[in-house]
Amino acid sequence: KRVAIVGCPFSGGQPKPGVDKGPIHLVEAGLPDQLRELGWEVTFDGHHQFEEISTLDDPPIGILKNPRQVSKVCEAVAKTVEGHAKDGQLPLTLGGDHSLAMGTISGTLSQYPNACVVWIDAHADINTASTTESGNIHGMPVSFLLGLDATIPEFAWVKPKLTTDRIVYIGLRDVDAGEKRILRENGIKAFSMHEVDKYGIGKVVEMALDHVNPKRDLPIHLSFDVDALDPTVAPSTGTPVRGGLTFREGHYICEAIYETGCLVALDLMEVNPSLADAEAVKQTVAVGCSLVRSALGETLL
Ligand code: DIR
Ligand code: MN
Ligand code: MN
Ligand code: MN
Repeated sequence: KRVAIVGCPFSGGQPKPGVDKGPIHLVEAGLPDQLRELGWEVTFDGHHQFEEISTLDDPPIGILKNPRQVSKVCEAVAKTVEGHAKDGQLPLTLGGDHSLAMGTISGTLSQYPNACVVWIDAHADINTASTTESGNIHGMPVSFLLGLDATIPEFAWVKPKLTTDRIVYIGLRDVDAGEKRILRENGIKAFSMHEVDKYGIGKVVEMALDHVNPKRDLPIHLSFDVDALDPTVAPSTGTPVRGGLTFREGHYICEAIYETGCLVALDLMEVNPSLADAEAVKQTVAVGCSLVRSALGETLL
């Protein structure tokens, strides 16, 4: 039972400064000790330093912003995650913006080629270079992982190792028109907040796992964007969308995935401590820590 914390202070996948401070706040709030408390052997080698990369000359490609930076950072993160996974550690990546998942999931799939991805988010993050309206790469990592748009040489290292039947979404409520088309045309399973309301979170998680991991025998990579939670629960994040998961729904997802015994990697992304007052920041960081604890075995009883 060993976890390796990969701190990724990176914000280049979106325009708002501060999300790079997310991992520092989560660690300072005591997350490593909280996980030790749960019986994990925790390694944390300090936050990644991406300085050489952040000084890169990096003009937009089409409308994609900071493409070389994002690519290089994610490539480094992929190697780190893969290394920890090969060591038998469970990589816990703290973001940073969600473009980082291009790296974390690539790393997971190098070690566990049959892994499935459970993506918890208000957004689908599946825009391609041709559909993105913002040019923010944190809205695109899934399309790179699936190889939907393998036309940008700067991202050639991202091998399309994920297949459309090995990813499932929960929590969606702000999906661009082009993304809806991609989800539909590729038959990608997604449980929006509508399904959470209709069936309840217990049934939704069961259906999500039945789709992506029917025998509960495949490794699971859980990528949790904190903006999946309702803004009243997690206010300090860059693109809050009302009508999100409650505190308990978010934690239930994490608990249920832990209970499968299949979790091999975990991301907690998009905590931005610069975007709210001190009390709201404290609340968001605390929720981030407790989601991670739930995914790593904390129980209510
Ligand atoms: C939007 C917002 N779909 C975009 N995406 C966000 O920029 O592509 N992802 N906020 O987290
Ligand atoms: Mn390390
Ligand atoms: Mn996201
Ligand atoms: Mn999001």
